[in-house]
Amino acid sequence: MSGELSPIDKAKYVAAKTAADLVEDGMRVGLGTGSTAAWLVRCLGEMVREDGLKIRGVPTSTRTAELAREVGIEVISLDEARWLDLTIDGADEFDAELNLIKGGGGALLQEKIVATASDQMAVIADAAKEVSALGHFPLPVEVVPFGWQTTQTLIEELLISMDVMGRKSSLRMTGQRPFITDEGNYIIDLHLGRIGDPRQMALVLNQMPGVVENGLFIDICDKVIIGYGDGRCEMR
Ligand code: ABF
Repeated sequence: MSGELSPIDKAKYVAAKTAADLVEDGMRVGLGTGSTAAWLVRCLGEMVREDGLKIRGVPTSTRTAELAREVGIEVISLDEARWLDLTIDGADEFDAELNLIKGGGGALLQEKIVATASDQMAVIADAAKEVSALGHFPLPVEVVPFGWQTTQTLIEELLISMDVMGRKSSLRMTGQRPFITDEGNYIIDLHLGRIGDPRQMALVLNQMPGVVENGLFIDICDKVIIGYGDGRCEMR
């Protein structure tokens, strides 16, 4: 399946392949979103088709649901599964404490709900996602469309009192229109540079009316599987 891949795709593939080996018969598995998670879904599909692996997958986005069905994985909703054995997902950044920024792909809300409803959450990532401090990648905040500009202003005011380097924010767009999440919301990306206290930032953002969820995953991830361009893989 890996064929002739570029180093970055090879890194994502080896991380995904290694994570797929954590999946056992009968498991209810949370299926992440993004290009690394797509490799995982393809690997699991191959195991279902060729090795008879029996799993039920709960996708974290419509994109992942389509791919999972396409490759032969039985797809169920989180309400059907109620609880999951394992979720495997990508990330935009991870730090030494395995805290994450997620949501670059716009699926942070379902991703956080699914990851939180899992016994174990494993992140699969290429080595470039590792950072000493979270925040270089813009932090996605999902907000309801109603009054989003007021919410954005309030978030920017809040940032003044927080330990961050940058304070700019931008509404995520698709062409000329706001990007719409699977839950019908908008995303405001916060350009923070460095987040001094990710735990506090996550709590404070979620207290603001209009904010549905933020892309900081604190104490949710149990292990990170890091892939390298030369085909090596490391688990933390
Ligand atoms: C999802 O996909 C997101 O939470 C994260 O934003 C993104 C990572 O994408 P990729 O694997 O394509 O880098 O996991």
